[in-house]
Amino acid sequence: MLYPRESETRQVKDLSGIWNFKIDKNNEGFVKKWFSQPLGNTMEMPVPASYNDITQDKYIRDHVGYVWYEKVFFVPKDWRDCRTVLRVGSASHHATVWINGKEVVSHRGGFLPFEGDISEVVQFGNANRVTLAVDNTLDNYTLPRGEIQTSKDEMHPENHRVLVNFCDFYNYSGIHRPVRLILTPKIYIADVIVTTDINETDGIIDYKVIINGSAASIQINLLDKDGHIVIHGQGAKGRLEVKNAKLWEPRNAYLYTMEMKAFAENGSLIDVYRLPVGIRTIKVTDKQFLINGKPFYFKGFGKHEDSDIRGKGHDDVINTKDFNLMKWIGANSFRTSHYPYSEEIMNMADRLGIVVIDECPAVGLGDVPANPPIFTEERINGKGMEHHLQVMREMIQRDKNHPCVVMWSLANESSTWEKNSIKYFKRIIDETRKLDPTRMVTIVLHSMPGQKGIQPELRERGICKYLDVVCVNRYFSWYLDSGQLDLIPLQLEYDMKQWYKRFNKPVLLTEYGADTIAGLHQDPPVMFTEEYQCEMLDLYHKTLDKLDFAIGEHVWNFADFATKQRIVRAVGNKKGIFTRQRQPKSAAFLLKKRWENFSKY
Ligand code: BDP
Repeated sequence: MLYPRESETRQVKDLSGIWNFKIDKNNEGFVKKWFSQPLGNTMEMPVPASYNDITQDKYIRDHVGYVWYEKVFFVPKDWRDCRTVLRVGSASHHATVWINGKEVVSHRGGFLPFEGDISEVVQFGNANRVTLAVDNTLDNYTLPRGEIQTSKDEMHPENHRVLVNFCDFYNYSGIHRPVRLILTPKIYIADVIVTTDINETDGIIDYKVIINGSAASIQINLLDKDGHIVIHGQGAKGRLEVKNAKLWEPRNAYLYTMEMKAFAENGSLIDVYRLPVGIRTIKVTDKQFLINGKPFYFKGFGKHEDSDIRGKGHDDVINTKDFNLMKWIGANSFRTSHYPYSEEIMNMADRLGIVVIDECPAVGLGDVPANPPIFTEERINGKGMEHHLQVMREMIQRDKNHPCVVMWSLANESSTWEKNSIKYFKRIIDETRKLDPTRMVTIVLHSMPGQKGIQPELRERGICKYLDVVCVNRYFSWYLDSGQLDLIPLQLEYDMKQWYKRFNKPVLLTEYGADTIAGLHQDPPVMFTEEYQCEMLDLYHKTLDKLDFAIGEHVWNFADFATKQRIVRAVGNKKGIFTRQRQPKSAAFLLKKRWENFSKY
């Protein structure tokens, strides 16, 4: 599924704006066929946005179940002989779409796009109605995993449903990314797969164009930034050799444009699609992560798609600000914790040379060892694994051509100590490598809850041998030995060395941080103050600098973000280096100083 781009043969119409919206309180929309006529009794809701924080109604904010969206739109008459597609950037978490009462597509999974061909059901030159039913219910077989608790005692009324066992971010819901109408020719370029390599000073681009229908010929032009043709290619499959190629480098991105044209027998143009292409290579050694043959040190963050009012709704304003802040602070990378981010974010990372670890929404698959295992047939293996594989397929299908993506993260903090989890993850890893042999693969690990956390968990060894990079989240002096900053050097150094010694692979610190309330000060530092966050980071960094197998530091988190209400969260998670409004805490200046003057690439 290609990202929608306009061309001589394609048009894109954005349906963003105000939609009609209705909560399905009694779960009756499907039974009463709400899609068959205009919804009625609706309120206004912006798209894209999470619906949770838009109103003053607590019920809407915390609703678990279906909501319905609707909009009237027109399709121009001259689109009649073409293919018209309705494409949803994402809807959290499961959605069904009807056009004029006819179902056109349904999709499971809240962070990836889906589309339906609506050419047969749409009325050209007339009003059409699109209806979406969106469900935010999570269970053992969804990603993220969650469980809905319904209470049976008299102190909790019937229908009192609460999402439990969910991860540490708010379950924002709704249509989160743009809904677009796309016009393509009936015979069209359906996909393209591009991989790149470097041979001394030359760049190599191997490509495969997939056409839906038949075209007599396919012509390829590779254009430089000024629009000049660098090299020309022929056919659906081939290799472009670029003399003295300009490389896609971290924080110094160069993007070529690969122009694909499909022609008919009589020489007329059928379809044109243009893809930005960055030439770069990725490799790992036992101690290094190499981009274009040079050791790369990850400086940056675990992030979230999260901001005031719009929740997880796509917003160019917030995204542009975030990239500007990353540039300002000297970061070169981030992880899409804990789900694939919008395509617009990935495009921006490509343009700005920000390296991305692309994470799938497999989060919430972790529990304390004392609780019943998660990876059993009834809970996750089987049906859950099938969904995980499907999400990986869709994610790789969507992101495979982004030069910014260097590594797939298949999960965050799963119970990888459970014996059955090894079989489970081995299957996901194998499928990922089969689908994309060019990128690195990892799973983000954590301390086994309830343990001291300074010993690599023995049973996690099983999984590490299948990964390219060992990624660990560590909270010394926060969750472990709270308040005891002086233990960081000892514990972190010991821990990191153990991982390296056991697995002989580069180690990346994917999370470390401290909740910090902006404006709270105390010296000597105590937890939750700005001084504590600074001192903690500084001690982590001094330790990392001694370790030649450490390939990077991703602070948790880029900005403060919303979570569910818990006694350990004061209006959300406050581990941000920036506030939720994107203002710097003191630690931002410490990081800026470190990262701007960093000797590593
Ligand atoms: C880590 C999780 C992350 C949390 C973080 C925290 O990966 O999602 O937000 O802890 O507790 O374990 O701040």
